[in-house]
Amino acid sequence: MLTIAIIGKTNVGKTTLFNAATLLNAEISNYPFTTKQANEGIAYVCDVCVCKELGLEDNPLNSTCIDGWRYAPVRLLDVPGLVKDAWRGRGLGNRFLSVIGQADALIHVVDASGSIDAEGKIAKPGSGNPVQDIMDIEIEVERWVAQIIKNNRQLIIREEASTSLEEALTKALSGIKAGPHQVAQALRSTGLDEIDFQRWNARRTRKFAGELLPLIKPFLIIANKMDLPSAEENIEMLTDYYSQGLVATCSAEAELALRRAERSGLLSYIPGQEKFRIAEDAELSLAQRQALEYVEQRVMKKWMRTGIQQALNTLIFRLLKVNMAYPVANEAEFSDHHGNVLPDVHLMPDGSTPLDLARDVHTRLAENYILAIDARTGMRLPKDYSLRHRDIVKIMTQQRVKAR
Ligand SMILES: Nc1nc2c(ncn2[C@@H]2O[C@H](COP(=O)(O)OP(=O)(O)O)[C@@H](O)[C@H]2O)c(=O)[nH]1
Ligand SMILES: [Mg+2]
Repeated sequence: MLTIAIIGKTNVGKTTLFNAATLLNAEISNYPFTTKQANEGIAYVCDVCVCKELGLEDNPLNSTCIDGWRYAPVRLLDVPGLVKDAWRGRGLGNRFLSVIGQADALIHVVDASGSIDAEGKIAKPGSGNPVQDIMDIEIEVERWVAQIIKNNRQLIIREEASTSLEEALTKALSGIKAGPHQVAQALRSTGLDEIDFQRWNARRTRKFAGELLPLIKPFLIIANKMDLPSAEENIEMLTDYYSQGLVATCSAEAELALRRAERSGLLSYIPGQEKFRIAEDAELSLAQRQALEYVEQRVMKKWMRTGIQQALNTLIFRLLKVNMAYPVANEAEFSDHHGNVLPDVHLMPDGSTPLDLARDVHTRLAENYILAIDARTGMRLPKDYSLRHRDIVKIMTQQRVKAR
């Protein structure tokens, strides 16, 4: 399953966002370091389901379909404690940083309202500097990557002698999901492919880490707390500084309030949508009524939506360029062997083939793979076919290996 890690300074709203997206009850509070362990949960990314276009009633199993939108699961990690000098191990820094190693992509949450100081303590709204906050965290993560290279120096030198620098570095960095293409690209763009690893100093190592990081951990910045008035100016500054496509505006607290109220039956709300409707028989307390009024005025009216679902979708579909693929066992019925229509959706990285999809479904399906068929047209798909978004694929196997 794709893994997204939520990073950022203390008190920016990481845990609130994590709770909203997963609806788990991790501890939320104002104290720095309240979260001692990385929380793990399941969140969802969504896009229009193929059931609509096919005019079918589906029976999702590994995902859900709400109003014709398919929600596919991703693993979400809440990474606390990224304080200054975390890379040196300060405040359990290394343990938290190592969690990032597992991630396929990062959500970098920043307090857009400027309500925290440089150390992540709650401060007067507008007094903080969100652009600097982002850079501070980026530096920590970059230094941590550089440190891994430094710690593996002897190994890299040995490997380089018998293979190549690219292979040696890829091996040393495989634990943080660096692939040979990304290592090669970072070597080229820094010009370090021309320089013997023995001659890499601290500056060169950091330069390489800085180039490699966005390649192995694509990220989206979440400008959080946009419900606070002081966020507006800062959001402009953030989008000026980083490209527009990299900054998503959000209110994690508003999303959490809506999802909780929805769960207790007080209102109807589908994550990502622009409205919520209070249930007719809902008995709201004054505080609840005020909270919902605040969400309506400060978030929905102003920004259209809370932004959390869009941010997850943007990260997965636009930045990671992941495609949704629907494996089926019966291509005529678009179903599995039990008659479940469009049971599963798989999130496949850009460039994945039908064989990759088979592997993602089950190793046995990949081992017995013969060919794949486009269920919409009945045509055979070439072996090196790159899966496209919303493909429906039947995988033919040697024996009758069940797709599900
Ligand atoms: N106004 C506002 N406050 C928020 C929002 N998200 C989180 N907070 C508050 O910010 C504080 C820190 O949140 P928390 O999720 O614990 O931050 P973390 O340290 O990054 O995990 C808490 O008081 C939250 O209620 C938001 O969207 N708007
Ligand atoms: Mg937290």
